[in-house]
Order: sequence, then structure tokens, then C-alpha cells
Amino acid sequence: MSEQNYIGGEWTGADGGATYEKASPWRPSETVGAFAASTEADVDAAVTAAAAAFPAWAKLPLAARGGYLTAAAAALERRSDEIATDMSREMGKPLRESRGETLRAAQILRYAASEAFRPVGEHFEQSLTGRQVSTRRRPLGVVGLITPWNFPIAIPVWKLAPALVYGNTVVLKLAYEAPQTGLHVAEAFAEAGLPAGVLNVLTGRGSTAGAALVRDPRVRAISFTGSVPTGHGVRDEATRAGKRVQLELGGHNPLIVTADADLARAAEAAYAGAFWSAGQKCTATRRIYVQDGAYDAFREAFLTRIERGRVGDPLDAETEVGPIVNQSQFDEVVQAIDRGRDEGGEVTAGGERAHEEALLLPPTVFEGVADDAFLSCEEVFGPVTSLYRFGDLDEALARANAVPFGLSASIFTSSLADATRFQNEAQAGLLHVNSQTAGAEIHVPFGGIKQSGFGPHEQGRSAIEFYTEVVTIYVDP
Ligand code: UN1
Repeated sequence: MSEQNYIGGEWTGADGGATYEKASPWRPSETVGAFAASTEADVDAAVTAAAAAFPAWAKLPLAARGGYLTAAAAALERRSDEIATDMSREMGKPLRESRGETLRAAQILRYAASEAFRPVGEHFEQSLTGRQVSTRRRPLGVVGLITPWNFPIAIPVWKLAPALVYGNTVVLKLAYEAPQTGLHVAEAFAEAGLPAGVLNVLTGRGSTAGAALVRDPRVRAISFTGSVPTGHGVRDEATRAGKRVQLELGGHNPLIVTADADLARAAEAAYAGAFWSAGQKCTATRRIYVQDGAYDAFREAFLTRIERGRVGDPLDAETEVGPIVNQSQFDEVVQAIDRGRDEGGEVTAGGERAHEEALLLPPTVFEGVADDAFLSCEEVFGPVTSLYRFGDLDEALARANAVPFGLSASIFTSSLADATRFQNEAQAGLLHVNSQTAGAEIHVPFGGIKQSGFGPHEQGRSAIEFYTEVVTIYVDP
């Protein structure tokens, strides 16, 4: 397994040879590997390679480009056990989810390849003559992708797959905390025989390599997934330079449970939504609003499910909740729990470190948190969620919508009227009726509204909007 950058079809160390070590979240005294600490010069080399590869790549038929994606999907599938294990080792996602995510990445590649057979323009008539006027989507050129550690294969792939199939060439800066998983993607494309320079993959810090990518004038567009402050910085810098920008940022996702809901299913979905991947998903369930008549029964079902849950080593196939990715994220979650207590919240489950060495926090549930308290408003990237009571749906929707985020929202109900109101009024880009807030199908748009996103949504038919530009063509004989 290579731990170098992949630039212009070659595996190469960072300029100057600098590397960084990634610590294990399960055994923080151990490292999982040393990776290239890329500099501005490495980004320059990658963009140069991508720019050189663009003309020939853009000329290939869509279906020929798609063929490379299909071959890379097969290469990922062949090594999916190794990838899932590396993912769990380096960033702590439990193996059952790492496996699913790896296979999801292969599916995303196959889906994007199938887009080669869909329309890339529309046909009209000129109004006076009836002659042809049409639109046609064309690639942008070199695109820069900056991806997070929490979905270290799905997110890189869901950005690069449409970018490539529509004819762009790519420079991908992998997350500092999850380099190894993403390098497997580069290997899969190398195995698939992708022409040199079409996909370039770098590791290193966002503040050096990521920033250099955002600044480089040859990069036409930047797609970024990560935190709100970093994302806003990326947007401001990139738009100043005239680039197209797409951001996927945080969430503060509510789950509403009405009194007539199937409470067993709701408790299961609350557990999965709040605690799988230790709550380190921007789609995780942060607030659970339960209607008065069902509150006690839901609370009991939820706490019982937490007791049954398996917390521990991410490489154990039974584990549901693994560690936090690194020490500083762990400290932030612990501080947020302390602040939740200080502001009058009561810890009903969890709340204390669950392992001497590993960065492990158990599922943590708060009650009695005020609507304007930190935990009700700010995203805490860990296994922490709060329970609230509500009277009627007006109240639940108003409180669910009272945050600047708008990524995902769920309702559990058996009332068609309540489900319909939720679909019309919940302020989020992803709405779930009787399913958990996290999770994403590969063939439909993914993205938030309000402060959770910027620019066209990712995935599905939306992806074409970001990765192509429309030209209008008048043809007279
Ligand atoms: C999912 O819920 O499966 O970073 C996907 C995140 C999101 C992806 C969530 N951009 O958590």
C-alpha cells in the first residue's frame, strides 16, 4: 500500500520529503502510517498534470470515460476488505459501516458511469426560422476537491466520479485524518488504467495543500465538504478568484416523534442516527423532539436500546459505536458535554470516557437542555444527542427549524397529515419520513439548505450542474 501522493500517474513523496504520522483513534500511542505532508509545490505539480491531461480527457466520449469508472469500481470491490479495515484503523469508523461505505463508493462509480447514457443538453427551435438551437453541457477543466475524514471514501468518490465522467480532470486533497482510505481510490484508478494526470491525489494539511488548491488560478471549481468556518473561508477565497464553489457543511439535525409513531422503530432510528460512527456525521441526529403522550415510553425504549448497543473496538465486526477520530476532537466533545451540564442539562446516559486508552465516548443523552443552550444550537461532532418534549406539531416544527443549519430532518409518525406538513415545512435539504436522519442514496441529490450548503447539491442528477457549464448553440445551414 503506497503512502505517497499520486500525481501525473506517478507515486511520489512530498516536495522536500516531509511526512506526517497519523495516530490510531483506538490506540492513540500507535501510528497507522506516515503520509506525504504536501506543500504548495506539490499542489502546483498536481494542477499542472491535471491541466495537461484535460484536453485529451475532455475529447473522449462520455461512455469511454465512464468505462474507467466502472473498472475502478471493480478494483475497489476486489480490495474492499482491505479498504474497510484501513478506514476503521485510521479514523475509527466501525467495520460494519466501513464495509458498507466502501461498497457504496463502488456503486457511486457505477452510477456515475451510467450518466454517460443520459442527456447532456436540450434541443429547441429558433423562433423565426425553426432552425436548430440547442444547449450542451461541457466540462469546466481542472476541478479541486477537498474532502473530510468522516466519510473517507464515499465523499471523495461522490465528488470525483461525476467530475471525471463529465470530462473534467481532478486534483483531490484528502483529509489529514484519513489519508490511507483515499489513496486506495487512486490505486483503483491506476489499476483501471486511467490516463496519467486525469486524477491526482494528495495528502496533507488543509491550511497548506488545501489552501494552495483554492488559490491556484488554473483550478476552475472547488467542491468542499467540512466545517462551517473553513467552508466559508474557502468560498470567499474561491469566489474572489472567480471560481465556482460547492460547499457541504455542518448540520444540527432534528428527529420529531409524534405520539402515534411506532416507538420501537423510532428508538432504533434515533440510536443509529445519533450514535453510529460515534455521531461523526454531518447528518447525525442532534435533537430529538418527542410528543408529550409518548415521551416516557420513547425515552425508555431509547435508553434500553443504548444499553444493548455495542461500544468498542472499531475492528470488531459487532461494534456499533467506535472512538472519536483524534484527541482534539475528543476534547471538544468532552468540553461540549461539560458545557451542556453547566448550562443546566442533565445527562441521562453516557457522558464519561469509556476506555482508558482509546478515544471512546459512549452514547450520551441529555434532557432538560434549554432551546438556546449550546447543545441545542451548535454542532457537536460526537455521540451526543438531546431529548425534548413538545405539545403539538406547530411547536415541534418551529423548534426543529430554529437553527441556522438545514441539512437533514426526520419525523416518525403514522399520521399522513403530519408527515405531509413535515414535508412542506421542515427546513432541511434531506427529509426523512419514518427513517433516520443519516444515510444517503447514491442516485438522488444530497445537500443542505440554509447554512448547511452552498451551490448545487451533490450526487444524482444534481451533480451535472456543478461539474459542467452550459453553452447555447445556434446552428443555421
Ligand atoms: C450519510 O449520512 O451517509 O459529512 C452521508 C457528512 C455528510 C455525508 C453524510 N456530508 O457527514
